[in-house]
Amino acid sequence: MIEEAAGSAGQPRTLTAAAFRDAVRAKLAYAVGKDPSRATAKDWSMALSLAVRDQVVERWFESTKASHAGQKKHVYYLSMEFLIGRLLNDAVCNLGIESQVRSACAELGIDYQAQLEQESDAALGNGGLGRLAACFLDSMSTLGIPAHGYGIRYDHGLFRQRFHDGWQVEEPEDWLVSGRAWEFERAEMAYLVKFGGQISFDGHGATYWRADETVKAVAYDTPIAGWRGRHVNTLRLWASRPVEVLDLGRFNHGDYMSAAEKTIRAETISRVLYPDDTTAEGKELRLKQEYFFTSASLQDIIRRYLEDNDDIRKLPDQVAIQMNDTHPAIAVAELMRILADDYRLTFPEAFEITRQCLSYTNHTLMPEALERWNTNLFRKVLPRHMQIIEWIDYHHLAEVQGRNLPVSLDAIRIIEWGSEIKMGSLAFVGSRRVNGVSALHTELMKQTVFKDYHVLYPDRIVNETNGITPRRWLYECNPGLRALLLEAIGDGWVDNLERIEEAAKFATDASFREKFAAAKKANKVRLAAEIERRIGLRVDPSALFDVQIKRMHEYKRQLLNILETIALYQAIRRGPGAEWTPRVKIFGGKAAPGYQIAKRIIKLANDVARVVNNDPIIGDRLKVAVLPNYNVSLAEVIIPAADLSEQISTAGMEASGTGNMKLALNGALTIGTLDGANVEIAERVGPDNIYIFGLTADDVAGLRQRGYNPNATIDSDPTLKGAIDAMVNGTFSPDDHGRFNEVADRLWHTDWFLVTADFQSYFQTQRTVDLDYRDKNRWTERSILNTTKVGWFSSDRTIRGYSKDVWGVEPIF
Ligand code: CBF
Repeated sequence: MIEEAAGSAGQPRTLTAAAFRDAVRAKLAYAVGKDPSRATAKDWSMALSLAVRDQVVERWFESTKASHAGQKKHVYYLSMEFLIGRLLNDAVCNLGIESQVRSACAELGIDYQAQLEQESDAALGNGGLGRLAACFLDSMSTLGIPAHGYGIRYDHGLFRQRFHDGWQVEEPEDWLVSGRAWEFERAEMAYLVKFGGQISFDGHGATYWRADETVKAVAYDTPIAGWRGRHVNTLRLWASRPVEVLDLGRFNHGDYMSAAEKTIRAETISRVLYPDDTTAEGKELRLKQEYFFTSASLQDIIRRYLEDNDDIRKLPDQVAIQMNDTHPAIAVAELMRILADDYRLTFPEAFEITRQCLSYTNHTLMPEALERWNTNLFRKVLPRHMQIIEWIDYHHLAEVQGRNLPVSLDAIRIIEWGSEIKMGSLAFVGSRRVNGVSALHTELMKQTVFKDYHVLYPDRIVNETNGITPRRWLYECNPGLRALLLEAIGDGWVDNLERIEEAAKFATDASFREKFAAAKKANKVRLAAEIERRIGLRVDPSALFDVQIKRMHEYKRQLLNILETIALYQAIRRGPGAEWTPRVKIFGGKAAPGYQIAKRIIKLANDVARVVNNDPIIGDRLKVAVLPNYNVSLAEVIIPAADLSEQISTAGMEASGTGNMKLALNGALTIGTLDGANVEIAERVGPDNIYIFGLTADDVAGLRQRGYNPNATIDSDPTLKGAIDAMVNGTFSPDDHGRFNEVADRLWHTDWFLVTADFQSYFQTQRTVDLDYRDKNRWTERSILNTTKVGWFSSDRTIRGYSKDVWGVEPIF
């Protein structure tokens, strides 16, 4: 047990560096089983993490007891993705033990920073949706909202991206390979999850589901400590295991492969995040994954509830369940199934309880991301749920018919033409609240995808603009800026990010500005070293660092940025003697493995980078860094170093964005369209401190409705035409002139994402950025105003909003 003095309520107990040093040594010997002289960097990192974990565990027990004793309503956050990244530094900072840990490391002769880098980056998510879930875990713990996050413990998270000759290559990610310090396996906490088979009724109200496949969901718990370690919630991830470990009979007959068949089948469910679902097998696996974690979570929620309560009808008083996107939308049918089949409530009773417990967050309006399931597949995998969804559909339509409202019945059906289940509709109908993730997105939800539902249930849709945790996204990743803020305004901003505005008054203070600029410069030097280490490219840290980091997707319009890069390259070549503002364009992002055009755009970025970076005429005026394997850890290095944040999606298509918030908080100025949360960022930082360009969401809708002709736009704009021509004339692909024909053809013929329509406005705005960046003092002043004006985008504020408007929960302290 480590020597520590009890702190006052809400304060971390004090831990001495010497005691901590001894604890690390003890972990190395007794948990890792290594002598210091033989220990590898991984061993030390494991010992360090285990010693820090001990500091979390007692607080965790206390929090769990307090949640049970307080009998407060509990939040259950169901998400296919939790993009948690590395946890060691997060825990150390949140517990307030950084100086002791650093001193202990120094005494042990190990480098703390190097230890941090030994931890694998838990990539259990794809992008914004999964990172949002991780920020929410931090905020719920920080605010003392009793909560569990529920998801899948994938053996392999999001693939590792490598570039081979500039093409994306996907390799399996292996975060579990060298052990995991943060999780506890709960072998006893296991639930059976069934698939397929037949349903029968006994004629006296009982229903039996005879499944033809059953697996076991086993819990793995990770404690998530909030700021100052005041409260610790649990992230519970489910691993899929066979019910019988081995078919010994077959094994003893020498049939080794088929003896292990059931194990392989069961374990496949939690093997990979987002398996390719273009095949029938892939689709079935995806449906099974969604049901697997939803069912296990709901069984667990009910077990927890019944530990302290006995009336299942009062479930909504104690339980708020959030469906993060449509992936867990099967929860509507599963909760009804449990209530009706296991607890013998009638369907109407079960439906009422279900819709008081569940809520749904919509994260996109793009039809391809609103899941639909073929009814034949669904009936095969989940026959009982199919019956329940048919009942919900019928019941809900009947309810509407009686109300004589101006909606089309076809539009509000959950099962479309008898052949597809619309999971967004199921989630909507089965929820107490449905929320969008930015003001614009929520408005568009009401006007488009959920228009008819909004007429039926006008109070159901609410807005909860996304947020980010200031702990990871400033305090931890930007130590220079953190120190400056602590010196200037104390640490109140870490608890309440809106207080960061207290530093706005220093924007015109020369000494503060100088220190702010120095912190930025140090971050840029760190990133420059990282770029060189990763791709061998040397960049000048005093150039403008222009950053676009996000999933590769056509609507995010990396292509617009690349075309502007080409146009700038051509302009510099034409007049190298002119006064250019040196710029480094930094790209990071993965394309979904089956998304061919996005993968080609990655290749284009790499081809352009190769030519630009090796052109002696260009020199340091322009460099292009395309960084492979963008993930949370890399983001933590890029974001603090950015000068310019590219948020250039086609207006109306980015639900919110959260990278935009992280970059602004770290002092980058945004160049962006009026899309997603950019709109709210612009309102807060003011028009002088952001670069807004291009079509609005209304313009986009109007243009698409009238029919857009990219031909005319391209023909009338020589800069744009020059850039597109260079793409297809082999300037960047001398080995294969036709490589980007398809990309260019799309621009000429349809240009659904309106890259060409926004090009000129974007190009001109970038030239204004060039001019503005030369006035370093003024730029820093605006950078400070970005940092200090975006405190509202803390995920603490978002969680307060959910707690009040969506869940009806209160903090336990
Ligand atoms: O709400 C979180 C994020 O979710 C997405 O990443 C998503 O997966 N649908 C959206 O694309 C983002 O706009 C949003 O910020």
